[in-house]
Amino acid sequence: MRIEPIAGSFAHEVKDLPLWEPVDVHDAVAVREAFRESSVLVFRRQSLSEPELLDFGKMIGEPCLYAERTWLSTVPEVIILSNLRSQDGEMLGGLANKPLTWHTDQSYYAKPVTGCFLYGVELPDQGGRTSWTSLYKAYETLPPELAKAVDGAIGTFSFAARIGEAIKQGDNHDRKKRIAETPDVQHPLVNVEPGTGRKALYIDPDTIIGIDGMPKNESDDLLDRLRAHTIKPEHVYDHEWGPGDLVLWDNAVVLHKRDGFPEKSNRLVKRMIINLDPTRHIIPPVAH
Ligand SMILES: O=C(O)CCC(=O)C(=O)O
Repeated sequence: MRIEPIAGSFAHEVKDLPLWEPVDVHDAVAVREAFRESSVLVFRRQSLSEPELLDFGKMIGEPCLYAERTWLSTVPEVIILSNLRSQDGEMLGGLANKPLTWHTDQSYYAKPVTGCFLYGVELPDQGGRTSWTSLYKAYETLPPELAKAVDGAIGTFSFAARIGEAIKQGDNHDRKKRIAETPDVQHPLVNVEPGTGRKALYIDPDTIIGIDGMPKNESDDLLDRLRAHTIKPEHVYDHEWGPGDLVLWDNAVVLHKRDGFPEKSNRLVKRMIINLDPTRHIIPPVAH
């Protein structure tokens, strides 16, 4: 097995590790360590059943159930994102073919599940690319005035705001019901990795609705500047999918987005969320 940087990006690729075979204990340790350091790991050309995806999830942390209980696969921890339909015309899985703007998953929860992977099964010829940007790099390269503004700052993260955006983009499902069950939550805008002391920015552009003690026009302006800085091309890894690609990422320290794709093209990816070891990864804390 080799773990190599992907040219021009912060992400790394794990090569020569067939995940359909039992993974040697030393390789598993090396993968977990590379994941902590890199935040995004790519495993290309895998051929994995859903139980094998679950085994991979268990190697990384503790696989969890997803809130969208209608997007299920045959293994409860594995969900499907696709624009395919059953013979009865029912959507198979979620998110269809629409573009998804820069976001991080579950920032609107008090205790986000931060590990996540996507596994590509069927991919369109055009579009459907997924991109990640590093919140470590973003923090480490902040201009001094932005670094001063975010250190000690507390953001309000709102599921209602996020879902409002999703509903505008045409995804209604039964998500409106969850708004009432998910109150706004406050997290620091800078988090510290427990093992190394490395700091990462924590923003989620369509989910943060304000910063403690700051008038709305000032916090909107600061959040716009932080977003623009974070998504600069030099911080971004763009993944062009091939069948069998598995991409693992840590939602506490990266944002991601997806390009849309033609409705008539098929795209099916499988997804899992994973609780990560809180002694080795940032779990965004509640501020109050
Ligand atoms: O389908 C993709 O490539 C990305 C999906 C996504 O953004 C998500 O699951 O949060």
